[in-house]
This record gives sequence, C-alpha cells and structure tokens, in this order.
Amino acid sequence: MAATDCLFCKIVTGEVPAEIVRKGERTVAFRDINPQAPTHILVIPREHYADAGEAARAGTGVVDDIARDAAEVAAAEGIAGTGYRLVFNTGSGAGQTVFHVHAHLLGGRGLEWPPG
Ligand code: IU
Repeated sequence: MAATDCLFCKIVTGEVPAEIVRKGERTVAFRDINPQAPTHILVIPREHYADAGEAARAGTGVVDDIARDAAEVAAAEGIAGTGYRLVFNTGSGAGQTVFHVHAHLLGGRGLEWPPG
C-alpha cells in the first residue's frame, strides 16, 4: 500500500520522475540523484515500508527481493565482478533521510571500510 506524501511511492507510480534502470515485479531500481560512486542506484520495494527492519518483519520476503534484484542490477551495470556495496541506512542517526526502505547499491570505485 502506498503511503501518502512518500516520495519513493511516487517514483514507483511514476508521479515523480526518476532515472529508472530496472522495474521488477516487487522492486524498482533508479539512479540516485546525488551519486556517491560511479554506480549509485537505489533499489526499493513497490510496497511502502519505513525501513529495512519493518520490511523484514513483514515476513513477505521483500528484503530478499531487494538483495536479489540489486545483484541483477549490479551485473547489468558491470560491477558484479569487482564487487559492490549494498547499504540500508536505518534511522536518522545512521543517515536515513527517506523513510521508504531503500538499498543503496554502490560500486565502480574502491570502497573503504569502515564507512563514514
Ligand atoms: P538515505 O539513506 O535515506 O539518506 O538515502 C536517500 C537517498 O535518496 C539519497 O542518497 C538521495 O540522494 C536520494 N534521493 C534521490 O535519489 N531522489 C530524490 O528525489 C531524493 C533523494 I529527495
């Protein structure tokens, strides 16, 4: 179910434009407007969940769908071989600013650890 006034729900419905790279049965992937790496794509479920914990607790397998579809996008972007990072910022203290769960798919450059 879409949440009113959720920007990412509006990207799913097409009300808000985005550079979509993959439309799946349960997820949509689009390029981040403020990329932090040569490849920076957000993978989101079509259904609205505030964060990764809420999505996992729903018990619908949607977090698996996100991870699997992100792997497909990584392969299509040519970064599956060199490696990529999938990040769920969860909570404002961890940098979450949009409260519709999304995995950041980052790659195309060396990625340091620990992250900032
Ligand atoms: P965060 O983990 O909630 O901070 O990530 C939100 C991301 O959404 C962030 O990287 C933004 O650049 C990105 N984003 C976007 O791609 N398109 C938008 O219209 C908005 C944010 I608002």
